[in-house]
Amino acid sequence: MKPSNLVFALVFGLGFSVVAQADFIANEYVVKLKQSVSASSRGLLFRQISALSPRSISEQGHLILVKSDKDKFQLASLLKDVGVEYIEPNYIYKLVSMPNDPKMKGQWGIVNKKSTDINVLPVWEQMTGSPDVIVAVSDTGINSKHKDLQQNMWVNQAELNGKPGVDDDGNGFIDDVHGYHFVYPKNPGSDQNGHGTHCAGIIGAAGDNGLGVVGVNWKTNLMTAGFLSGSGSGSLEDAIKSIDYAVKMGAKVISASWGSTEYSVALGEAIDRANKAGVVFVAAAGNDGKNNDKSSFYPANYDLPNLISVAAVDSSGRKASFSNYGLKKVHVGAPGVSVLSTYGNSYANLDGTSMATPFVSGVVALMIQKNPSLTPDEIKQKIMRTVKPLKSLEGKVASGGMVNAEAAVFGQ
Ligand SMILES: [Ca+2]
Ligand SMILES: [Ca+2]
Ligand SMILES: [Ca+2]
Repeated sequence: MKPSNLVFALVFGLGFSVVAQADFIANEYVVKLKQSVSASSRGLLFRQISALSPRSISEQGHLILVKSDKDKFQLASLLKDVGVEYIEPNYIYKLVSMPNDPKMKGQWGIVNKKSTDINVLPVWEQMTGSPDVIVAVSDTGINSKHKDLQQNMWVNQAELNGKPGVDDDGNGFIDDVHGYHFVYPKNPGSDQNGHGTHCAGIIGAAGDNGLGVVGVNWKTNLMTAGFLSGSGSGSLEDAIKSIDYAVKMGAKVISASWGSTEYSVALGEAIDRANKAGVVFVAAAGNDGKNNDKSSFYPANYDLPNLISVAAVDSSGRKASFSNYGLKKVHVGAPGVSVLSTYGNSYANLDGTSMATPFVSGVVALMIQKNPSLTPDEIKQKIMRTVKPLKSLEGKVASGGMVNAEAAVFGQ
């Protein structure tokens, strides 16, 4: 018999769940005898079932352990005359490591007593992200030297081992070791603002490295596709180049925490090219407190099957007052108030649908790790179908709730 994957959650005194996982010892069963099987008759019973090597576990609890290569139901039938109340496999309990990142207690989007976190701990019992999934951060860049990010940065090996000033892999971009920056091409692994580095940490700050924060993915492959300057603005031209670069270099998810009230056909077509290449595009709904069904905000408002528009909620599950919403145009909520992540060479708390967006991007990466054959449309629909419903998002976003990592990764 193979070990099962039954899962238990233990609640420790710290106020959050510590996760334990149970397999079981092959061919061993814990059997509860009926009260009517007295202690004095137990000797006789043990002789009757000596082939099962019985031993006592708890006299008070009427529990014995038996060994048998039969399954539970065959064993129940074998013991039916003995007086058995129930039979359980002899489960194995083990603590699955919680990440040791010291600032995790400040990350309410990951662990929150009020249960308005993204419910990623149950996912971490089985998987914690993978370098196989490339997530592009289309933003102000990523500080690729941040100690909590560097091990999760995408690496273009040809450029890493190549010559400075030379396009070693011939992809049209010089020295794109961790990705490219269309405003600072001489400094593609930098972030002159901090915003992109913050978003990157939410998706994939290194987990369980004894340092700082933990990302939705402990391990991942963060590609920088920078096009916003130090002041936080960028052109349509560079936005399109950033998206095309990410698609060309193999990103499966593009996280886009930016926008404009201007509608552009060309930008929509770039995101559609990403869709046709099987790339999910996650976009911030915007921070104007407006209804996107009635007002213009792009890229969030494009009707494309790979586009997920994200609103922000706070740690009590309220919609952030600044967050745009829209029953048609905005799809899901995620943590976006006082979000702790990597910033500069350190850490900071920031607010915005910008912060909510990479939470969803991170969950998408976990979904792809679990099931690489999901299409962008399937991922979008599954995220919306599996949300944790929130009163504050009812009638405000299409799914009526916030992203639920466990259900999105493992649910139907
Ligand atoms: Ca290159
Ligand atoms: Ca080079
Ligand atoms: Ca860390």
